[in-house]
Formats: sequence, structure tokens, C-alpha cells
Amino acid sequence: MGFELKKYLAEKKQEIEKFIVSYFNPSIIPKILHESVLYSLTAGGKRLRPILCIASYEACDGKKNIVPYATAIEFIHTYSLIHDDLPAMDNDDLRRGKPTNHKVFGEGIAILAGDGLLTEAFTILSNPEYADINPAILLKVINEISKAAGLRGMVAGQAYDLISEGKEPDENIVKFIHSYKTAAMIKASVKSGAILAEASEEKIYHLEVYGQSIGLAFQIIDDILDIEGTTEEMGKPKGSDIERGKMTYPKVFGIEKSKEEARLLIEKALQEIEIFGDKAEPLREIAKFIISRTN
Ligand code: GRG
Repeated sequence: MGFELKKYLAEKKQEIEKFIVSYFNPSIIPKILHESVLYSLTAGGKRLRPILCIASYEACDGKKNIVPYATAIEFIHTYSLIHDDLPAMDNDDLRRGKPTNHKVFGEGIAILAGDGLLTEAFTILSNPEYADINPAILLKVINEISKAAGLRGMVAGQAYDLISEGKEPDENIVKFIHSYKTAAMIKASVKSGAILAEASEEKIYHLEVYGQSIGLAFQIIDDILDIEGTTEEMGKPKGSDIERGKMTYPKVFGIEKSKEEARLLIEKALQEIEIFGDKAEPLREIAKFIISRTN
């Protein structure tokens, strides 16, 4: 039987979630902070970034269990969403159809939950014992992920997103926001899988271009869903980007051109991973899923 994406995603999701619930030691963490961290970590995320990391590792013939390292990336993603929803940022009441973290636990605890998750990710990534990984390899992964998450990546993109609200459409700015706010972490997830597998420079390069392309397409589709999606499927109010005057792809290029750009990016991503043959089937199907997703 051929490859079934739904089954693959469900299996990987289960492994990631098993690690999440086993990871925290509630006796050390104050109860409310522990609840806040687990609330957002188990609120129904797609686990796209850790699954991409694992799929990339497997495409490069990696054979160890790297779920803890992949899940560390989900910790960073979860921190970014908790902080993104805060009143000082996007001020959202709903995420994945549930009240946002600060609505349930208060702003102070939500900020600390985000801070804790970001820091804890590096506690995991700097521990070679999870899969007997060469520390020099982990150092490379930490370098990639910290660059993608910080001032040279997601945080820079988020800052441009924030200060561009209500500004005139600008092609360069929207491309910067999408590349840094969203694509940087997706690219780093894919690249980290290849680094953990000790893949060749050539393979790492192709996977990096794949990651950047699907990452950009992912955010373009997110912008389109804000206009064409449904509040029920997305789990957050439709039209919130327009309401806030966000610099989005449809705002700058129009909806049809945005769809065409997303399609071209996915095509480019698929070309980049041709060299991996059947081993890249999960990466191939994930790229196609990104363009057809409804949440
Ligand atoms: C440093 C205070 C401070 C805040 C940082 C950097 C940051 C906050 C936020 C940026 C992260 C962000 C909101 C990126 C947008 C990318 C995006 C479309 C996120 C949703 O990703 P999905 O659909 O989420 O993979 P699920 O719910 O499936 O996990």
C-alpha cells in the first residue's frame, strides 16, 4: 500500500505528545505554571515543525529516536504563540478554538510559561543523552534553532509585523515578515533533522531550500485563510488580519497572485527534494498538505 500522510502524521503526533506529557516534573514547577505550560502544549497543535524535523531526519537515513529534540522545537513554537496572543501583541482571546493562555491563567503566568518553554527547549537540545548524539552535532542544531528563533529570525519578523500594522502595502516588508516570522523556524526544523542525521552538505542545502519554500507558502496560506477560511476550522476569528491592518500577502499582491505564489513555492520545494526519492515521501506529502490545509 502507498504512503498515507494521515497515518504518518497521527503516529508522529502521538510520539511527540507522549514525550510532552512525560517531560515535566510537576513537583518542582508551581502548579499554575505547570498547568499553563501543559494547557498550551496540549491544545491541539498540528505538530508541523517537529514532524518536519523527524521526516527530514528519516529522509537522510537517520535511525535514532530524535523525538525529544524535535519536540524542543514545538516548545519554542508554543512559546511564540502564547506571547503572540498577549494583549501587548495581537491581543487574541481564542487559539485553536480555546481561550488563549493569558485568558485562562493571566498575563503574568502566560509570559512566564512562554519564557519557560523557550528556555526549556535548550535544556533538551543541549542534552546528548536522549539519543546518544555527538555534542558537536547538537551544538550545530542549537546554533540553527537559536538563530531562527531570535533576533536574526522569528523575533525580528514579529517586530516588523507589529510595527507594520496600518502601514502602506510594501513588497519587501511583507517578504521580510513572512521569511523571518514563520519560514525561519520551519526551515530550521527541516535543517535540524538533516544535521542530526549527519547528512552531506548537498542534502542539507536542498532540505534548507525546501524548508524555506514551504515556510513561506505556509504563511501565505495562513494569510489567505484569514480571508477565505472559516472561524470554526481555524479556531480563531476570521478577518482579524484585516481588522488590525496587518501587512499580509493578499494585502500587498492580491488574493489570486498570493495563491499562485504559494503554488509556485510548493512546486519549488518538491523539486528540491527529488534527489531523496521515496525516502522523502512524507516531506513531499507534507508540502502538498500545506497548500490544501484549512486550519
Ligand atoms: C518575544 C514577546 C516575544 C514574542 C515573540 C516571535 C513571536 C512572539 C511570535 C511569532 C510567531 C508567530 C505567531 C508566527 C506565525 C506563524 C503561524 C502561522 C503560526 C501558527 O502555526 P501552526 O498553524 O499552529 O503550525 P498550530 O496551532 O498547528 O501549532
